[in-house]
Amino acid sequence: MRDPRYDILFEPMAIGPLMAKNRFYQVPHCNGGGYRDPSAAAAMRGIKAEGGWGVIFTEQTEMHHTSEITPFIELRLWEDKDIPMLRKMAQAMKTHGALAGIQLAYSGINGPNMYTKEVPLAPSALPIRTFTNDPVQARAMDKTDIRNLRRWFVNAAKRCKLAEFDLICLYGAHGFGIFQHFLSRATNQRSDEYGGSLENRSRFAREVIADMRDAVGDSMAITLRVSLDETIGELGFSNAEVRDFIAMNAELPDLWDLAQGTWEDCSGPSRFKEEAAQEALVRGIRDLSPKPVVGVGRFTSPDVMAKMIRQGTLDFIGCARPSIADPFLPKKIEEGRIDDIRECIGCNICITGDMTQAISRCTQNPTFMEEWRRGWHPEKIATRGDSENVLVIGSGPAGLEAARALALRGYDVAVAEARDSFGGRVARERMLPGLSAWGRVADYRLYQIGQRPNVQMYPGSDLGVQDVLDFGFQNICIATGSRWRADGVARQHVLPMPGADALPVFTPDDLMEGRMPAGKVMVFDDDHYYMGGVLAELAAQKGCDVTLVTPSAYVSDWTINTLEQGAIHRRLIAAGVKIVLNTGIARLHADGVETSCSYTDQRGRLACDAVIMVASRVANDSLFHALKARQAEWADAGIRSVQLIGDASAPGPIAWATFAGHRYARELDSGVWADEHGGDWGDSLPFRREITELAAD
Ligand code: FMN
Repeated sequence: MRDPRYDILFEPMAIGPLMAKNRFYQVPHCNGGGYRDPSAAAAMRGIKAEGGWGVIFTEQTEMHHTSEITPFIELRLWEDKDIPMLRKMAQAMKTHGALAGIQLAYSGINGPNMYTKEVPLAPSALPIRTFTNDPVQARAMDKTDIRNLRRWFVNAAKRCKLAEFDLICLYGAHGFGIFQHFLSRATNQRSDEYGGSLENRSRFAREVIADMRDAVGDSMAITLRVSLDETIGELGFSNAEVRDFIAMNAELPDLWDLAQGTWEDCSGPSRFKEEAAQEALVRGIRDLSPKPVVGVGRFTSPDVMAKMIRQGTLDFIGCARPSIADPFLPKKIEEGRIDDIRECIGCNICITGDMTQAISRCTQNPTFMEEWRRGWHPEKIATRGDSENVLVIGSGPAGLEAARALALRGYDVAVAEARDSFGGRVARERMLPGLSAWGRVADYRLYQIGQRPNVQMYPGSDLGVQDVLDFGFQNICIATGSRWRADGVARQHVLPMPGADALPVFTPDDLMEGRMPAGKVMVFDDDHYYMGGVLAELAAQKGCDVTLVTPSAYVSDWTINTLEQGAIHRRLIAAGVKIVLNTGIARLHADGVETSCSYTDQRGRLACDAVIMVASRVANDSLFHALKARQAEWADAGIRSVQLIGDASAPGPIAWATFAGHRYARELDSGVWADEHGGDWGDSLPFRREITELAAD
């Protein structure tokens, strides 16, 4: 039963000529699959429709071949041949009464055109701005180019209609879309009627929307996504200016889609941004125009959502990441199942799918982008196969997810945890600076497990081989996690670092267990994800004099992919951490470390009292191997399968662990594993793949 406090979230609302069934608005988000995996993307959006979203958008769609953002894989609408694939997507979105939206992107100064080899067009001639600083410049559009671009928008709009979409979002936020490039004085330095005053800078948006309205406005809604604050200094499109722009063009789009200036800010991770972080930027804008407003802010709490609507800040609750973590979020609120919401943890691993041109993952929702590939549904799972019970050893993210999903399948599950509390690495990492929201990985699963009578939890159970053989479980899932190495083995050193016992070395595990160094401390980061930066911050908080040394050119290098690298660097500077880049450690000495330049043979010395070694991890797989050594006894003990999963198999990010746990649960007794006794792969591909027909014309 729905709580009446949330009724307001289920009131229908008009957007132009259309009616949205409720206020849940899935804003555009890419997924790393795009045009390469359109069936996977379509199925993912279809699941959101089933989950109750009132409006569902595609990711950004490159609407003309003169502006594309290769290597990033989004959607493409370059010619009529693209329509059938997009229609399939729109139709999936429209099941269950949702409105289907497509976001049209002309990337201007953000489109290097590496694939089409076309000269990029932008309001002014400036270098292309991409994550990789491509050595390409854009040509300033002349009047003919602007006329052409207006026509291309109309062509695209007509194709969107043929593809059966209901709404078109014009992309002018995050510094990415051409509308922002015209609006911002930083990227629009024109002296004609398209540049200069705000009115002139608005002209392009006004013309395009008028053209598109003529073409499709009778049946389609046109929304405009604008930046709330470009945050690039004086010339940027500021929050004050966006308000002036909206007041000046109050009737322009059918809906204002408001998103913070840079993508890094807008999709800021929980380490740096709270829920509803954009509230101050968005408050009051709704009063400037009669058109509805959607805003974002990693909304996972129905109370916060209802407040946003009730207090008149927003008309629609925009969600990208929360809709990925739980595509059934609206439905769960509607059914009064608030505790079942799988809250986004704000780790931004979903964004890495786009940034690495892979296919996206979600730490909380391992079925994301596997709906079509593997047929995984976020809320449904097949009933159990012909065995009956499973012993899951380890209660980290892999073990807990395996136990949760196995229990749903109907297995009798026992979870044995060596420690006194559950959660494994998540229980420890959630205590680190900025990572408390990550604890939701354990909280969600422990709550779900607690609702099921067929799971027994055993804390303080450090099992040995004989215990496992004696217990008589049919399936053994070993999810015993990993531990950080103290010997420095990672990328720079593939063998233990010389002198590793010359001075005190602390691992991340030491710090997470409360063993802190003191004095002058060196953090050596050869892991390159979040841990090095987080521990430098922690050590600084604890009063250490911290220097972070890394062989990479960036602090926490891989977090470029989670859009937090800049914020991490800024935070370390603020914390007084000294940063030494492009530098490795050749050897430890009693009074400090001998450094090595990443590019030359040059050596140096840095004095310190202790090293925090953020290198790599070792899988805790000894129980698995001990069991394997006694495989001959399995049958007599009633054991049918033994599997090693998650960090205990090969350490990785938390999302890899929840995926492994989920996969184990899905595939148990399914015959997918050729040899259930140890995880031998079968010969066939374990998922579907989009095959482009070579001869298709
Ligand atoms: N915004 C766009 O306008 N177009 C995109 O294609 C797009 N891709 C995104 C991909 C991912 C994986 C994520 C997480 C966000 C993306 N965004 C994109 C930004 C979101 O629309 C949204 O503004 C932002 O994530 C804040 O909303 P949230 O806190 O609900 O995630």
